[in-house]
Amino acid sequence: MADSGRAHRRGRFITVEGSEGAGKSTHLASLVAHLEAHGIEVVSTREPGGTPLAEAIRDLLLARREETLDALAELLLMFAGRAQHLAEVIRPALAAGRWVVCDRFTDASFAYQGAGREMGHATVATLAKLVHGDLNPDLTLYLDLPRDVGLARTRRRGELDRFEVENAAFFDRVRQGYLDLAAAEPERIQTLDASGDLDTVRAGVIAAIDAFLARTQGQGA
Ligand code: Z5A
Repeated sequence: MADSGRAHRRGRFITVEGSEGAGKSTHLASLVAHLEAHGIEVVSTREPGGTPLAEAIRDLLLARREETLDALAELLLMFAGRAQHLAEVIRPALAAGRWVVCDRFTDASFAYQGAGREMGHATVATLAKLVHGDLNPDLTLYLDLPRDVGLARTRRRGELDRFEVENAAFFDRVRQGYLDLAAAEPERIQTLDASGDLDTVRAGVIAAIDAFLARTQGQGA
């Protein structure tokens, strides 16, 4: 933040969501650069992961192994990493007035574990309330695209992780899970069509962030 008065205000918490190959990582970098060009100090991070311990949990979650990872164990590992990430990175940064831009957060647990693994919204909501009931993203950009387009993009990249080898029905449930979240919270979750070329999607991301900046500046941020 540019001056000491602003540094004491809580920063904004922005998350980027989407299914495989939606371009989250690609566009997150442009988003961070755009905010920094506006003089905003940004912490860029990701889930699962974001701290050394949470990155170790990420490795456990993504590795393909013979033993099947139980769906509840998967969900609890997501929230264990999240609790650590919140304590070590997200809360301190926001308290210091920095903005946090995070590649995935709890909406991914609703979409992948709640809908994809069919654990249900209520189970995920219980953990969300326990782990960060007082803190939710101010803005979420959901990059939406048809399942096969995203999978084709990730498959071009090479070796697939434990999620990327799931079946079509799983990815359809995940996408529907995201669409349901966006319908329930249209103010917070902005849905962007991610099926276009990189420049078109990037323009949509920047337009959404500019609209958010205009709103927050109106609130004195
Ligand atoms: N997960 C979960 O289950 N529950 C949770 O609570 C959380 C996560 C937090 C790892 O997440 C897994 O964790 C994830 C959900 C689960 N499942 N999987 N798989 P992740 O975010 O690290 O992993 P990911 O979704 O696999 O990320 P990704 O495949 O890297 O997708 P991306 O970041 O959205 O895409 P990208 O890396 O920017 O782009 C992928 C490729 O597509 C790359 O070669 C790009 O150049 C290309 N691309 C991107 N956009 C375009 C366009 N518009 N045109 C052409 N090519 C493009």
